[in-house]
Amino acid sequence: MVMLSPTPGRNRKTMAVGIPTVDLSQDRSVVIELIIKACQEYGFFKVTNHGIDKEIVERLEDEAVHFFSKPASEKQRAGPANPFGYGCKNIGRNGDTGELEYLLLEANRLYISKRSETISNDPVEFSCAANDYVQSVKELTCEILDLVAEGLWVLDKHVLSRLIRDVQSDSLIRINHYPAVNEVKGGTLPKTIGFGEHSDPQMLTILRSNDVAGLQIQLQDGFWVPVLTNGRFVSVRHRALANSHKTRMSMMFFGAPSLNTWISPLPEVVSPNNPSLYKPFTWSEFKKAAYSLRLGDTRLDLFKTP
Ligand code: GA4
Repeated sequence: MVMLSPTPGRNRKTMAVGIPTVDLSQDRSVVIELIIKACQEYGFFKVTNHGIDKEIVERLEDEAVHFFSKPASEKQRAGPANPFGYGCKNIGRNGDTGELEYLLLEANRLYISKRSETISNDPVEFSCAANDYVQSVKELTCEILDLVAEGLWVLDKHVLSRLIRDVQSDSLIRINHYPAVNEVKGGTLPKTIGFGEHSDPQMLTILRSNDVAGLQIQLQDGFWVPVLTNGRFVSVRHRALANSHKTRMSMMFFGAPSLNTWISPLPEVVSPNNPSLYKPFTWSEFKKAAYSLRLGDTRLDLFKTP
């Protein structure tokens, strides 16, 4: 998971210090080293100097603020989020809930344009904002995956990014809106869970938040692109709290391959001494397994070699 640094001028702290930060404007070899270390140790890092246009981010954020401020009956026109659209409190298909509402969309130009008609009174405006955002975070995703491939000494430097650029890529975009939960002065209310603990099943997540605290990550757990890297990278377990006095909003791009893509370790990360830990499977099989389980469940065990 990669977190975009806040736009300049909006520099409040959103997380505890000490999380790995990668300045993408540094020397390429330094950037690669930092990314590989962060993927192995945390499965999470923050990027600065990522080059994503502040206006592109703000346009989609403004559209989302406008959408979430509508009356429930209007928002429900875009729902339920099964599989895509507007969702409120219900997460996934197996009874998970959270204190949030959200939009879950396919990150594909045509789907976004069609879906926009139920989301906005000005669908062209919404779909332009969403498509521009998707295009720029997708570019960043591909740039990071190329750096990852290079850091893993993979011969085909675009082997990972090609999966995201594929027109059939199953990438998603999600905008979460956590309304403020007013804390009682001097009271010690239990923390309200906005989105429960889980790890994302996709290859890479790019997250951008509106600078309101809430995201928490768990250290040293899970796997990230686990099969492709044969367990070398970790997928961070994370959750979001909704206990601040402010409304939190986050926008995620989940980079995924096409449904029929076969997933197995990159040849460069296996050897006779380090054999494949997982049976090959398709993204569709893995996604199906993830979606049939609860939010916090782990799913990779299902694909371990005997
Ligand atoms: C986590 C990452 C993405 O938000 C998501 C989520 C999906 C959903 O909200 O429907 C899942 C969750 C996510 C993982 C396990 C399953 C599926 C909810 C859930 C209980 C859209 C995704 O692809 O997987």
